[in-house]
Parts: sequence; structure tokens; C-alpha cells
Amino acid sequence: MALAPFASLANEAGRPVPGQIGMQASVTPIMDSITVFHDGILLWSITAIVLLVLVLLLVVMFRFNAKRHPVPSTTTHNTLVEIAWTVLPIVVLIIIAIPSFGVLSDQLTIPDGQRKYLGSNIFSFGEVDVPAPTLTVKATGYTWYWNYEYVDQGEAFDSNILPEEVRLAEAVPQPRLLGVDNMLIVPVNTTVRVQVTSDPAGVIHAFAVPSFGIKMDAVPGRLNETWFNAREVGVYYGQCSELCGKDHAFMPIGVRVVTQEQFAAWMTALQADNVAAANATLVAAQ
Ligand SMILES: [Cu+2]
Repeated sequence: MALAPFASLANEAGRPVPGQIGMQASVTPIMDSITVFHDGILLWSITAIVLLVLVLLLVVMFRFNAKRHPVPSTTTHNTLVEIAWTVLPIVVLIIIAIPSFGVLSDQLTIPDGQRKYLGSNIFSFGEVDVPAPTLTVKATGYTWYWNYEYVDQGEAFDSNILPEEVRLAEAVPQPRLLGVDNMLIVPVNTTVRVQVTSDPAGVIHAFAVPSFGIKMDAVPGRLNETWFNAREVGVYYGQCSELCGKDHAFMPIGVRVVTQEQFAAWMTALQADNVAAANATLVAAQ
């Protein structure tokens, strides 16, 4: 089957942009919590550590250089200092670890409609409600492309990087090295269970979409699970994130989030083997 390429939307959220420093915009509860964890805790922690080390170095350089301090100290031990430089890093690591494990646990625990997720309220250990998954997609890594299977709907297709001449011929070209022929199509505001594995005769890949905050190893013979619930329609790109061979850089991931009605129409057409109609629902959705 061949789903026609569709013009990408004028949506910059789901892709890296030139000159970007921060992370890509978040459209899921998991990415909310990763963003808050990174911008609110990690960045401040490492900045404080860098500044502390810088100040200590400057003090040493100015106060204890050979000119001001011609006779070096012969001190070899200072119990107080040694305890301090052991305990303080431990405290810092614990402060970082607690919310980090929370986010990790959220990523790996499929919602059941009852468990609460940290969401963007990580500081207060607040919670967001996430419904149980109503769609399961299985992403299988091959050398070097992805296959997406709608497990309960009995549909599957390959997703390959667009050849450069095809990409440039698109009405609105997809980003270089990210454009794909067939995107994974998912409905908005829907919890999607993502099963990730790899070709049994293949190698390890990793399925990652930054705006969703998901990154999961694709291991031959093993079925890994994660989930996302995207709140905005649009196109979101990712890349294989486990060095897998010569075309590792050329197996991008394209996910298109559409409305629930569009997804239902698209899936119905797909199940009727009417690829033209399936494409039409997506073109109409632009
Ligand atoms: Cu790879």
C-alpha cells in the first residue's frame, strides 16, 4: 500500500528549528513533566554547581597563586571539607532523583484511568488524569525504516524517509531528514499505547518523538511499551535514537495527530482498502 505524502502543516511545535536552544514544545502530560523537570530543577542545579566550581577556582587562582602564597600548605586532610564534598553531592543527587524517578515511572506505566500522573505540577507532586488507552499502535524498527501496525484494527504499513527530490517537490516540503512517506496517524486527546519492538532478525533501534516526551528502545524479540496523549493536532517528528547501522540517520519518525472524527474516517477508509479515500480524509484535514 502507498499512502500519498501530504503537505506538512505550518506547525513548528513538532520539529526542531534553527537556532533552537531549549527543548521542543510539549503536547503531552509526560513532556510537560520532563520540561518542568529540566527547566525548573536540572537547569538551576547544574547552573549553581558550575558557578560554585567557578568561584572556588577563582579563589584558588587569586588567593593561593605562587606570588601571594609563596610557601604552599602541606595540609593533606580536612575531615569537615571531605564530609561536606561527599554529603552535598548526595543531597543534590537525591533532590534530582526523586522527581526524575517520578517522570520515569509515569513514562513506563500505561494509564488505567485511575493512576494519577505528575503532569506539569511536578513541584507540588500534583496530578493529572489520563484515561486508559483506546488505541494501540505497534512500531517495529527495520533496517532502516519503521513499520506501524494498528493492532486492534488489523492495519499496518511501512514508513520510509522521503527521497530528497520527492520531499522538495511537496507543496510544503517536510523538514530535511525528517520527512516520511507514510506518517503514523493518531487521534487527538486519546491515550495511545505504543508497543515498540524490532525486526527479529534485525538490530536495536529506538522510537523517539521529542514533543511527546517518549523514547523507547526497539529490541528484537522484546515488546516494550510506553504511551502518549497528544492534546494538539499537528505533525510531530522524531528520529531513531539508537545507533543501528549505516542508515540510522535516515529512518525518521513522522506522527500526525488529527481530530478523532478524521481518524475514524481515515481508519474506516483504510480498512476498506480505499487508500485514495484514506488520503482524502487527511488532505481535507489540512
Ligand atoms: Cu537507528
